[in-house]
Amino acid sequence: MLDPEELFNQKIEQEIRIEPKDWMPEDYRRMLIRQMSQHAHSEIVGMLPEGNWITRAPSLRRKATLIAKVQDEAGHGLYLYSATETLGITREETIEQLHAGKAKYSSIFNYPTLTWADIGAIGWLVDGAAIMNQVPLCRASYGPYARAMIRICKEESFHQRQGFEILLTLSRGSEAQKHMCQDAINRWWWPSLMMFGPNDDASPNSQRSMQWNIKRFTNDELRQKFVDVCVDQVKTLEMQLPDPEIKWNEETGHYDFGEINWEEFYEVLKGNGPCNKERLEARKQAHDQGAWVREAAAVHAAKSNYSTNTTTHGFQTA
Ligand code: BYC
Repeated sequence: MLDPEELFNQKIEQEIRIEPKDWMPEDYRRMLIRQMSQHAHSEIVGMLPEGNWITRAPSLRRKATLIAKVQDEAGHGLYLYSATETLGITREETIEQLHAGKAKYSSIFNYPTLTWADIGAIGWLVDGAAIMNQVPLCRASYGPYARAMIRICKEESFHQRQGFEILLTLSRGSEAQKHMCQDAINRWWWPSLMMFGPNDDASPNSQRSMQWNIKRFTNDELRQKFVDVCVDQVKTLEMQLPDPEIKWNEETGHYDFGEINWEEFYEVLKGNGPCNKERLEARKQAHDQGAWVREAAAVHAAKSNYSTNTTTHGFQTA
């Protein structure tokens, strides 16, 4: 008979999913809580930059689509908080870690949305980068995370297309609209590349995560795939990526690209990005102002349980 650790390793090797009640090494559990809760926080904080444009969307169609997209992000956060809870940490604890500044969320959401074109650039580049990173997570070894990712990825692909379509419309518009489109691409390009995390030689979690089949590709591998895809897509927009070093490399079969400003990345992670303070404040305020909703929902749930139990009891004894 195999001991629990051998059984766990065998499941990882044979691509059998690890489920909440299975034995798992403490470090595996911690690795998942870290990544999944940060992922959940990113979805929720990520609603803020786009939510900022709901009242200013240029038409009713754009407004309805943007509301639906932002609502989807809330749903993604909820699946991910629930999936994280299966690892033995409460939602309150994970949210408290975010509000105390102890848990990270994606660096990308600390940049401002200055014009309507930014909503297009977020859809195309930010959701595009998210899909590149999240499709392999549909095969993550932890069952609840992998299953949450399947639905999330389907929705993200709609998000990516709505963003691209916003930019395509602007790119076929007036000179001012074309300029707005290029300016948004210029500002979101580099922060989007940072979403994939530090270079592989500076990524402390990658090796372990890949041994456990949580991550399936390294940060640099996914970043490279993203650059290759975007170089083609930007041609349809008749716009430029703001990197003069992008060049096809016959030997590697990929596009070379310039050096990311890692100093900026680590400053944003430390809380010194353009919008870090504003984002965290907005989340804390929303949480405080929503306390009455949580209390009311809890009372309602307790009452419903009470009436279901009494009805069931009455039925059984009748
Ligand atoms: N921002 O060892 P590494 C969305 C941290 S939301 C901030 O490579 P790992 C959307 C990293 O956490 C989609 N922190 O880590 C929503 C680690 O710190 P700790 C968000 C970053 O985990 C609304 C340290 O740097 N997607 O699509 O192996 C609207 C060293 O990094 C970042 C996910 O969350 C960053 N960019 O790899 C629109 C995907 N990069 O924890 C759109 C799930 C790195 O050791 N997460 N760090 O203190 C992942 O795939 C991985 O966690 C990462 C990092 C690739 C991000």
